[in-house]
Amino acid sequence: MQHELIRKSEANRRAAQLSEADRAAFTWDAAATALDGLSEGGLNIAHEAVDRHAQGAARDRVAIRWLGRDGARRDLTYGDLAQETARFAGLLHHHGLQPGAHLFLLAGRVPELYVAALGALKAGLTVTPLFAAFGPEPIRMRMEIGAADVLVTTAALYQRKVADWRGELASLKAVIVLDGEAPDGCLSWSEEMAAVEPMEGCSPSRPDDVALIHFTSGTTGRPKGVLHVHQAVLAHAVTGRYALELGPGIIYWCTADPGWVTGTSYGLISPLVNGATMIVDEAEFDTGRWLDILADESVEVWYTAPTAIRRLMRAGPEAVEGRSYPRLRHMASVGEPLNPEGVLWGQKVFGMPFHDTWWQTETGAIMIANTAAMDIRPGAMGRAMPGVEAGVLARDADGSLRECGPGQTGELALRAGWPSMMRGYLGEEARYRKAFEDGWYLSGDLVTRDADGYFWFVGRADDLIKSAGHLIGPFEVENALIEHPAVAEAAAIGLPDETAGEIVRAYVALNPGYTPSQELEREIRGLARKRLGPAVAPREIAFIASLPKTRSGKIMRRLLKARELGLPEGDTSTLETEDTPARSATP
Ligand code: 6R9
Repeated sequence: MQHELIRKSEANRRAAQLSEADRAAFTWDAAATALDGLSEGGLNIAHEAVDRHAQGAARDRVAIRWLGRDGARRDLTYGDLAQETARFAGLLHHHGLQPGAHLFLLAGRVPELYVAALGALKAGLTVTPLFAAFGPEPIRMRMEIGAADVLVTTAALYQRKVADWRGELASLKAVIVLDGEAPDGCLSWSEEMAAVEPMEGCSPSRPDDVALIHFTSGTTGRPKGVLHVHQAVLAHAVTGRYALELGPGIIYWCTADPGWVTGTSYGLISPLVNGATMIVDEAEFDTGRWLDILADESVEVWYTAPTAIRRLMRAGPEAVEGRSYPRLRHMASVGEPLNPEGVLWGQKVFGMPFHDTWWQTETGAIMIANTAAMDIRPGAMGRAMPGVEAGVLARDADGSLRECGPGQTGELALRAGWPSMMRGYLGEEARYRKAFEDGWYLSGDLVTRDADGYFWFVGRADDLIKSAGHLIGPFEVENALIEHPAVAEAAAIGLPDETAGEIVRAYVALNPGYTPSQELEREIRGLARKRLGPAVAPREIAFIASLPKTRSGKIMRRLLKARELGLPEGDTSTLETEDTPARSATP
């Protein structure tokens, strides 16, 4: 259903960073002049994000305003960040970690996490942030695939999630713990930082050198390590300015954790490159706390996710309306479909709509957005950003791709070549090549485009699950479940949920000798939680006699989902047997 257009005023349009004229004139080459660059054609994200500002008038501007969980506060200026990151870069080199080595981060949102990420980029290492909420299994799998050389974490996370298997990861040369006493075989952040010689300048990285490796889930197989290069900083700079209205000194809050690509591209790099002051909140979502931050910290630009917006909506208008947000002037959302109700709710209680944006780990930066000057069609993801060519593709009977007309559903594709485009899946050349066809990157999302170029999300073309913004690969969940001795096989799907968008539900078929019971269900769920962490583990587990499979043995997750939701089952011609009712036999 179409909701009424939200029209922007002339004043809104004039104040916006991106006008229709700028959009028409945009080229990446011209935009690149906004970057500083290193001598002899080098480019380093840390230089653009930190040192460049620290060497100029912004030296004393607050770069990171950190809010501790328990009320502590800490400001780091651009000058402070330049010094601290130089120390950490020096520390890495001192321990023999050379440009190209792989650094992993596993910590909550503490200032040191941000210093470590930028310091590692400065030293020329690649950075991979992980979620601190991950269980040991996803951490280990990612550090193995990524051949981690060094891990930065906390003493508690190390003991709970890494210590047991550390000895089996041959690539791992050093573990640096941020707090407390360093456990055996680990280095202490504070001791090392105090002792070390800061590094001068930045590692002379080339634009095409890998800077970030972000893991994302695939439908089948292991998680994919998505490679991004220093050149991506150009897209971070441009999209931060044009889609998020960032600029020097703007007080900006991105609520995402750096363990998710949003928390790195827009919770670290983009705001700093644009010279903004970014709020970092250590705590998790809490209605009152979040509204207090928006009001008391004078947030001007806010980038958040639909799950959080829906939670705030549930708290009722009084919660929001009891405070004032005089500085707030742009709100944006990413990660899952933003319901029209959410957009309109923003308009009602904050006096401005949420601006939906679309992108992926693979795209590295915002590709489609409702920018500040645009009229908003609630429910639409917006239009392609300048410099981005987006298409809607479908396959003809002969298998070739063609572009769909307005209103037709097809796969969202992007013309290859934008600066933050992924440059590989780590160690998986064939999988990477499969993501491209005819010069397009194929996103795996189904969309329509209307006659005015607004894109509308339809669904995923694959079985990936998006729960509270996290992309979850069913395969990874299933692997953890079958480790339980009672489980013969398992399938995981996403079911609609009012708040989280989707929740993970799993089906398990039991080995002979086991019978379904509530107790067994709890036990299997507990194991999954322990191995995967609460963000990834299934919320519900149902017992099933056997799983529907194709003749080639692939689990038909889509069929399970259709049966669960009472939807048409679609093409079941490749189904192995028909006698596998997917009733949710929850005991
Ligand atoms: C940044 C990020 C990517 C997938 C993407 C799509 C979903 C993201 C969305 C959206 C509807 C939006 N997604 N933004 N769906 N509307 N505005 O989320 O990266 O974790 O790799 O997920 O998220 O399905 O393909 P990532």
